[in-house]
Amino acid sequence: MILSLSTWKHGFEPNRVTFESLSKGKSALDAVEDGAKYCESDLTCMSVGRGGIPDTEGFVTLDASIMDHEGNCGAVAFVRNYEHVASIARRVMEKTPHIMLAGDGAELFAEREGFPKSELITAKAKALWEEWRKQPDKLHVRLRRAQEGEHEYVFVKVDEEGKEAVVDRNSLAARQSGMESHDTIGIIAMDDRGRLAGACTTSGLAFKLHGRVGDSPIIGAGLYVDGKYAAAVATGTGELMMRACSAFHVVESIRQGIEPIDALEHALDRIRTDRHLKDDMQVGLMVIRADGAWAARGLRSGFQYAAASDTRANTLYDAETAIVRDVVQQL
Ligand code: SD4
Repeated sequence: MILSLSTWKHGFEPNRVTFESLSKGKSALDAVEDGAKYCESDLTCMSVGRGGIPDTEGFVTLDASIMDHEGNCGAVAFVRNYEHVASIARRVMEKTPHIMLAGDGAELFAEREGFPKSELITAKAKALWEEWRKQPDKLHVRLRRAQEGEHEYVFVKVDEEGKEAVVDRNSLAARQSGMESHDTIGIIAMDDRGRLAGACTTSGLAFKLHGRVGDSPIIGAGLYVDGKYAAAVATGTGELMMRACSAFHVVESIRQGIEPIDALEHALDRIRTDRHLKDDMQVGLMVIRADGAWAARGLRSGFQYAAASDTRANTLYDAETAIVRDVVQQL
């Protein structure tokens, strides 16, 4: 059986690429890297790679991790000049005795390994940042996808509890905003030899503080693989998954015999008790168990993901619908 899952609507194409690689007999590790590379170069995906949304100071900074079925893992954080950070993470895993390189050190390593430099900021991302920076009280202003109208995004102001109100800006005030503004791509896969692997790649939260690193490059928070039991990946407000070690929690629950969907719920329950949890925060979790059973779950509605297997064409699912449980039961 071959199988791949990718986070979010924007994961549909990376999941197609990952699944195609699996279909050609590539290893799960190669396949998740291929999927990650695809979205790192996809300029329509504004939370990953080139085209990502900048931090408070106007810099796009990337985080990534990768892990295989034998527990080998690599990660990079705060990378400013290289696009294919999941591949650099893999190189850290394969060529160094370390797991994570950050900032200038990660870039020096990438340069020495022959990765090409890349200008990560695009005109579109820069324009959004310039608008954001004009907002009064901008540190409390976030970006949401617009559900209607000519603009792709709207700004929302967030109060103490995380309640959001659309910012009244250039006649955009009346527009609806979608809950979801995340696109971090987490991919987990199983290859034809039953090997599991995962990758996570992101530009992190839009307008994050300069220097902020999220869960995606943290092994155990954004990604965890134990080839004997399961592969899990997380997306959403990274601080929540970092405090709860969510990806590890999911795999550990599976190791203890808990069913995939319940393993995700246990990890989400843990997040529900986090005193820092606010209304505007989302978490999405996905898992593949070593026998090929899989599940995905969001803390709130709106978490979509793509799944493909040899019996199922690449399809976008809503993680909140009951179909997920049905799928697990059918396997
Ligand atoms: C982060 N978890 O840096 C990432 C953001 C994310 O979809 O998943 N966005 O916190």
